Amino acid sequence: HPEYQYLDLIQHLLDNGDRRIDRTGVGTLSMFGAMMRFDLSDATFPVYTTKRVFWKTAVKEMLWFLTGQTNIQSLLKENVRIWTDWPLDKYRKSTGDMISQDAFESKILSDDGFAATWGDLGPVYGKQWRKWVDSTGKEHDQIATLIHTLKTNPASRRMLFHAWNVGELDQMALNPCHMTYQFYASELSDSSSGDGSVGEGTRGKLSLMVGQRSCDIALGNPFNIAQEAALLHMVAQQVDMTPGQLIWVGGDVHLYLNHLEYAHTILAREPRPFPKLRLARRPESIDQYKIEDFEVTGYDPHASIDAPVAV
Ligand code: UFP
Repeated sequence: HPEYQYLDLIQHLLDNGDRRIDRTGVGTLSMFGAMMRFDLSDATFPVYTTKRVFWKTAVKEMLWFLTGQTNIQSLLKENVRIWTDWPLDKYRKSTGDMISQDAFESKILSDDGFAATWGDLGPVYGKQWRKWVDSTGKEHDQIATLIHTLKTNPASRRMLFHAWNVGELDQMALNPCHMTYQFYASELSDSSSGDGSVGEGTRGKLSLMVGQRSCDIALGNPFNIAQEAALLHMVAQQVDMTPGQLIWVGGDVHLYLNHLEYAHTILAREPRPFPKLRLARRPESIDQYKIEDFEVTGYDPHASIDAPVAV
């Protein structure tokens, strides 16, 4: 079962991880350089089964990235609260008002002015993907360029987008963790470099390699794999290809020291079959998918495991 790639990484960290103090002060067991491969053919959706993964939240975050937005207001409207910690912390430190998370989120939702002032995360993923600004002030839509190249020149070796905009790192709530998304099309049909007018799923097989510089193996990785797989399914649909492999490459891969119990719990469990994903609709463009378009069947995970996030 491909999920053993994940469990083996956790076991490796427990056995051989380098014990160190990290930015958050929690401490980690860490390794450098890891790879996992997941086959997405036959509609496979690699959502881990050894604990319940809240894949809808992960996919909603990916849809939010794709629209180019960077304000938490639009995430909160979808009931996604994963980015609230950073603006909340900033608000408390700047104003001295020790407002609760619930009250802060209500205010972001109900007051557009407040959201504009306090809800923005700076130029994080969405901004870089859709509106990377170069030294002349020109904006670059990396996602549109990628889709265009996949439709017109799918053998290109330059099909990627990147979030590590060096000049803007200091304005971001969090530096990008998943940074490079590189695409590769294989089994290209003769007509694939033409106008793309052949039937759905026939132009070739599309694979994606994601480079992630820093990975929280317990909380981050299950979420990241699900959302990256969702992205590959969506892009493949947009360019009339079938999903191939999702290849995940991690730099500093770590297990937080307050996740040791998590590690032992999950290692005692046996993976179950991955669910299937069907996209109910084919939107006009990559930024028009909705969470309702994701029809997932056969997801029967083990129970969820609570673990604290290191901020
Ligand atoms: N992290 C992930 N995946 C993500 C994300 C964050 O694993 O998508 F946004 C984790 C990695 C690390 C922390 O534990 O968040 C980021 O800290 P740093 O910037 O110091 O690497």
